[in-house]
Order: sequence, then C-alpha cells, then structure tokens
Amino acid sequence: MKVSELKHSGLKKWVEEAQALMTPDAVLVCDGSAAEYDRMIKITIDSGLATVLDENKRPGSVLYRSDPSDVARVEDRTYIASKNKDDAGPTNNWIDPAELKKTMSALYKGSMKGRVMYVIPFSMGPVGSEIAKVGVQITDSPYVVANMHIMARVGSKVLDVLGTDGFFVPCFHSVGKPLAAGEKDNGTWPCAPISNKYISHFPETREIWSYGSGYGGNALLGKKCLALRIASVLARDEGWLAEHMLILKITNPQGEVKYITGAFPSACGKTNLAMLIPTLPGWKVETVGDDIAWMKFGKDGRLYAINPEAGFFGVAPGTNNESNRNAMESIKKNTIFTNCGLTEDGDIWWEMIGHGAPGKEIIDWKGNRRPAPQSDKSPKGEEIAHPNARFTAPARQCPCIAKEWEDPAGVPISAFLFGGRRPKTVPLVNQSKSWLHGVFMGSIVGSEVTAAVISDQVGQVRRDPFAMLPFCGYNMGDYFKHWIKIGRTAEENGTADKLPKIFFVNWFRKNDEDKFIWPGYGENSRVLAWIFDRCDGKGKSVDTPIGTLPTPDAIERPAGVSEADMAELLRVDIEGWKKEIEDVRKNHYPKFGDRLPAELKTELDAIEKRLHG
Ligand code: SAT
Ligand code: MN
Repeated sequence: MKVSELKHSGLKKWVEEAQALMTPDAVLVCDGSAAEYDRMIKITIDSGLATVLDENKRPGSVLYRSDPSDVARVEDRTYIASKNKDDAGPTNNWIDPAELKKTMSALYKGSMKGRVMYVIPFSMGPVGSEIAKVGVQITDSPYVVANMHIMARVGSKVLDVLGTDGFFVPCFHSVGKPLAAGEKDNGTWPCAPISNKYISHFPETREIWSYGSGYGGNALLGKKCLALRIASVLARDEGWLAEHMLILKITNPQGEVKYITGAFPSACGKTNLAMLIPTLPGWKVETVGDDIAWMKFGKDGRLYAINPEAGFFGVAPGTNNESNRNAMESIKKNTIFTNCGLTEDGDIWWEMIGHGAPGKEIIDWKGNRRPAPQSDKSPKGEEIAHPNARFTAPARQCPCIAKEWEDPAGVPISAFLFGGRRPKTVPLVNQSKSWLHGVFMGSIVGSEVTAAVISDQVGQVRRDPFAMLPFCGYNMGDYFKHWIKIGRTAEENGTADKLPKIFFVNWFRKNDEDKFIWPGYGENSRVLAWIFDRCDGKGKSVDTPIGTLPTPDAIERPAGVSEADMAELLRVDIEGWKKEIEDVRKNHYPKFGDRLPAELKTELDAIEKRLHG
C-alpha cells in the first residue's frame, strides 16, 4: 500500500513528515501478510544478514548475528522525556523533550538514505479489543518488520480499526546507518555506535523515538516502549495496570482453575515459569503470556489480564527440554533466532541446550568458526551464543498456550508473584499480610542484573521495584502511589476481597557452596500449588515478621532437597532482613524524596519493628 492511500489524515501527515526528514529511497505501508513476512526475510538473506536454517531441522526459520555493540537493551541510552524532570523521577534518564527532539531530528535527518521506510500499523492486544492499543512504527529495518509480524498483530486489519481518526502511538525507528549510492549492508548488522543510540519516550504526547539500535526492546517498539513505558502512563491516567508480568493458567487435580501473574526482571525465567510442566501429579499449567500483562477491573470487581503481545521474545541460552520443553516445541519452525550458534548441519545451538554440537565446527554469534563443543557449557566470555541470544516465535505455536489467551475480556487474576535472583536472605515463598504490605514487597524487589541489559553491573544485586525499573514511564514514587490507589479503589467499592493475593518468590537461593538449593523449573509447581491453596484460604502457613510463610511440611520436598535444605529455603533470616530493611531505609527509599507514599514508610517502620520485636 502507498502512503497516498492512507485514509487516516493524521497518520498520512505524520508519515509524510517522517519521509521528508529521513529521506528513504521508498516508503511501504505494511499489510501484515505472510507474503510480506517472506519478502522481509528474503531481503535480509540477500543483504547477507540472515542465514536460512536447514529446512528439515528448523523449517521456515532463520538466524541473524547482530553487531557486538547491539546485543541487548541499552538502559543508559533510554530516556523518559517528560516536560518536568521530576515526572520522569530518580530511576529514569531524562532530557528536556524539546532538546532531545532537536538532537534526534538531526540524527534522523537523511538516516534512511539508501533504504526503504516501512510503516507498520500494529495492535497490542487482539485487534479491535477494547483493551488493545494501536501503534504505528516507522522503521528502516526489514528484520524489525519480520519480528513485529510475530510479536504483535500488524497490517491492514489494524488500519481498518484505526479508521480515519483513531488514536495511535506514533513510533519512529531508524537503525541509524544510511547507505551511500550502491552501498549494501553486505552481512554487517546496521546500527549506530552506542553514544548515538537513543531510546526515547515522550509520555505527555505519547510518542516513541528510537535511533541507532536494531535489537529487541530497543527496536521492536510495541514491546517495552509502548506496552510498558507508554502504557504505564496511560494506565496511571486511566486507572489500570500495565506490568512486566507473565500470565499463567493453573488447574489443580480437582479441575479448578486460577490465573496468576508474575513480575520478574528480564532473564529471570518468566518464559520458563509461564510454560512450566508441573512435576506435581494432576496439576496443569498453561500459558497466557510470558512478559507483559495489562490489567483492568471487571464489573465483578476482579482484575482481568490480557497479554498485549502475540509472540515470545525469549532468552535462548539455558532453554532446553528439561528447563522448558514447551518453548523448545514452540521454536521448532517459523522462528527467528538472533545471536545463537550455527551448527554444521544448519541448525542453531546455544549454551545449556542439553547436548554438544554435531560435527567438527560451529559458527559463534560473532561469525567466527570454532571447534564444535562436546558439552553444552562454555567458559564465561567464550560463549558460542551470546548470553542474551533470543528466539522470536509465534505464541500460537506453543503446545501449552491456554485457549483463552486471545480472549479480549482477559482472564481474572487470583495472585501476583514478585521475584528476582536473590542468592541470600529472601525465602522460597512469602505471602504478604495485606495489599499495602504486598505493594511494599513489590517496591523493594532486588535482583542480580542479567545479560538482558548492556551494563557493567551484571551479576550485582540492584533494586528493581515491581521488575519495572527499566520500564516505568514516569516517576516511580507516583507508580507506587498508583498501586496503593488500586487497592484503595477496591476497598471503597467493597471489593477488596476480590483483589489478587500478593506473594514474593525466590527460586535462586544459594548455599555456602554457591549452588542453587531449589531445583526450579517444573518443581516450582510445588510452590504454585501452595499459592493456589492460599488464594482459597487453605495451605499450611506460619505468620512471621516478614510475611506468611509455608510451614516446613506444607510444600512436599522434591528429589534432591533435604529437610535441612527446605528449612534453609524457608528460614526467616532475621539478621539478613534487618540489613535489607536498613538498605531500603538508607539507600533505596530516600531516592524517591517526597514522591514516596507515606503508606510505604509506615510499612517499613512496621516490618522493622516486627524484626526487632
Ligand atoms: O527488552 S527486550 O525485549 O529486549 C528483553 C527484555 O529485556 O526482557
Ligand atoms: Mn521482559
């Protein structure tokens, strides 16, 4: 479709302005067809960026290798450009919006020379659903177009919903590598140097401008930029929740169903948890979403969640038939792989895939030939696949996708989980004493930084409130207030008992030998079963200063977990918690200044008192 055929005058004008600024060789409005997807892949094959995988082993699938400077989200280069700096808050980078637009306009000037500008109309959430939001992304990357085809609903059907004057979030994206006459990418991943990358959000005008990166959340703008950073602002203004949460459906042996959402920082196993195969007999887990949940109150006072995405952008290393068989099934065909190893027989490979690589040689994520590894482990820094290598796969290919995953009304949520990677202090599971106590728990989430972000903090524990640290589009203190308000609204409506119960989980506790005590993966179903029962007021529990914990016999021990291990997993480390609370008081909460809700200070005082009591 041509730009001149666009029926939405605001959209047409915006595209024309972008065209005048970025001066691409041509403009194409995407229709979202299968033929279009194939064309995008073909273009990247011809420019030497994509390798087609063996048609018998991995039908319809391709592998890309990105630039070493462009392998993950760039938090240092991500901006919330609200009019007032205070509205971005202490956890976001801020630049004055007018100044940032000036800087970026200069970068965008002529940035698409030699390339095609693609216009992608996309819907986050089922097309036409009341909860869904429409965005339009302009990009010069056919790789991004193909990924957006999988991750969102794209094309003409979205334009139909938009009509002549519908609301959309305008999203600019350019990889920032114009081509001179006759120049081709020729196998080199196009992007700009780190210091020229900008992932910018203008919350007041609901705009997204991204420049210089072609990777993941920096470039697939429906995901973190729209569905979290901009959506969190919309949710605050409109009274709902846009969260960095998986959504799972769990059925007990009696056939009773509950839906649970869980917030964990990037690369902490959300995809694995959302798709887990329970080791507990008779229990079943199905997937509604693996990364983002949008939740609104229903007429019955319950919170209903939808998954705004249509695919999985999952971390490849560590994914295997033991850790996540459903993901392995989901990526058997029609999948885009990025920064994985390439085997001699034309398939992908990564660390912890469950087996060594076939043949004599393998090509690593940098494109170098290396001896094929015999085992599935590599020394740190010498990985064949980048630690943040990813697969992009359609959600409908997942064997355990729940039948209601695209229900526009969403699914009613019974429990929220919060968690992170915490080697010490935090127990296996802990239920909050109240909504406010739960908000307090969410506000102090800490986790070891993973390879999902380019950072020199990888491996260190940092506070990541609600797992939203890199994704909250406004002042985090106000975000805490918003959560408190959600609880208060339910109270005022007499529906506080319908609110989800809140739990803190930690699969990552380590012993003195630095080994994980809890086996995780499918065995996490034992913890989910206790949570399920607690939602019905059942499940053996004990009241402690930090919250409600299972009694030592409430969760049946999996193989390899001794009685002493279980005691350690459920131990309330009073001294450790005192330090934790002191750190919150001294280092974490003061960051938010007068934007920190008084209710959270009261919770902090209360837990401190209980710990000293
Ligand atoms: O932001 S990405 O989509 O690249 C992945 C993540 O950090 O969860
Ligand atoms: Mn995520």
